[in-house]
Amino acid sequence: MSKIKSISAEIINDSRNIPTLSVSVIDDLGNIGICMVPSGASTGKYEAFELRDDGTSKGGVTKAQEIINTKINDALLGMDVDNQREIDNLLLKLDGTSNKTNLGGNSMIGVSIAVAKSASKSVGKEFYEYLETLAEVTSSITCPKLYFNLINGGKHANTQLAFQEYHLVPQVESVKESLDIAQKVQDALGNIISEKYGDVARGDEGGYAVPTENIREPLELLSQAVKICGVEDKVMFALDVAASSFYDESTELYKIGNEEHTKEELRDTYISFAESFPIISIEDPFFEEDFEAFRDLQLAIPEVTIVGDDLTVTNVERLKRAVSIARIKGMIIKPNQIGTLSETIDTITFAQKNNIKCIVSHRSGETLDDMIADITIAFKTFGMKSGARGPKEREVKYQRLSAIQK
Ligand code: 2PG
Ligand code: MG
Repeated sequence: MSKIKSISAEIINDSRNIPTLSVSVIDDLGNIGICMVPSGASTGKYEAFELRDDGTSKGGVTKAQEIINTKINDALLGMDVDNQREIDNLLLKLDGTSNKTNLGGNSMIGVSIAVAKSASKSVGKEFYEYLETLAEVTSSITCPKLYFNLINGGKHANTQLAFQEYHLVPQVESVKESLDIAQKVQDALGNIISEKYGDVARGDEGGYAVPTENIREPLELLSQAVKICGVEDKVMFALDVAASSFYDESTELYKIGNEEHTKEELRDTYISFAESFPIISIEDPFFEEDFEAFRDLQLAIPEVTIVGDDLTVTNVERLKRAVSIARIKGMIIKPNQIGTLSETIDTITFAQKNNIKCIVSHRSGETLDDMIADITIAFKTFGMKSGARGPKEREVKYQRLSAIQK
């Protein structure tokens, strides 16, 4: 087996023009694996620590680059490139903290995924084929559901809309058809919105930044677009509320526009949305510490999948609590929330054994890396979300998925 010859990082800009890492791992046969690391804006409190020079979310990553080029490179040199578990364990040991504060989760995930990509090349496999060899896959999903984020709010847009994401989720068994439907509905939606509001900006994930504070209106606009396209029987909707971003811990209220709401009122809002619209799932409907509120909503609308993201942060320990207390039926998988590939795989495996639907997700600050498509296919996950159609950082993931769907 080929051995690691060098590990190095370059600094690139992500889709928000914020610096991030591009990590290269080269083995002794010359195979190169590259991972470009994404970054979130609405990050969960329990995510792996992202190492930035000045400690702010927009800061440089030269310290992280230096750690990769020296400390990590020196420690991993000469290791078998296909020994993913051992390499990830060594990274965890080298870091020595519970949330990756020393090396930084951004450095670690960059190295961990780049190692796996170079290993896939050294054995002559596509990345998803190599990933399949790293875990026992129990799911039987043949075509992932694609989550197209057509209306952006919350921390991803410069508007007063509190909810972060309004998704169109085609219910078809082909990635290509799903992409076509999304493009059609997105175009129709664009026309409806510009008739009402004139030109509107796009949010971080390519969806329309509709200048409204009315959280129901985006669902109505989506319904109109779907009707115009005549695809009512082929699509559903989904929300990523990212509720922690408008929750006030001191008053225990949620601020939506100029109003403040209790969690009971918010729950009733979701129940009424589920009665009026074809909603498949609701992500992070409540504050990330309120496992009981997630549970009460899941019990109230069992037909809708309640999804954890900030709640679960791709962390198997948080997931165990989400299974036993919150009793949610779905979760988001983001490798950079946890910091190594092996831990990501452990979380997916645990989730799938417990009938939790996994949706592999991009971040709002993205790169041209398309690894999430390979992870989606390899582990036959329930879904993948990668924003709206169009922006190249979002589109590469959909195109990769389309190319490798079996
Ligand atoms: C989310 C993500 C991606 P961010 O909340 O699910 O859509 O956003 O990367 O900003 O955390
Ligand atoms: Mg989310």
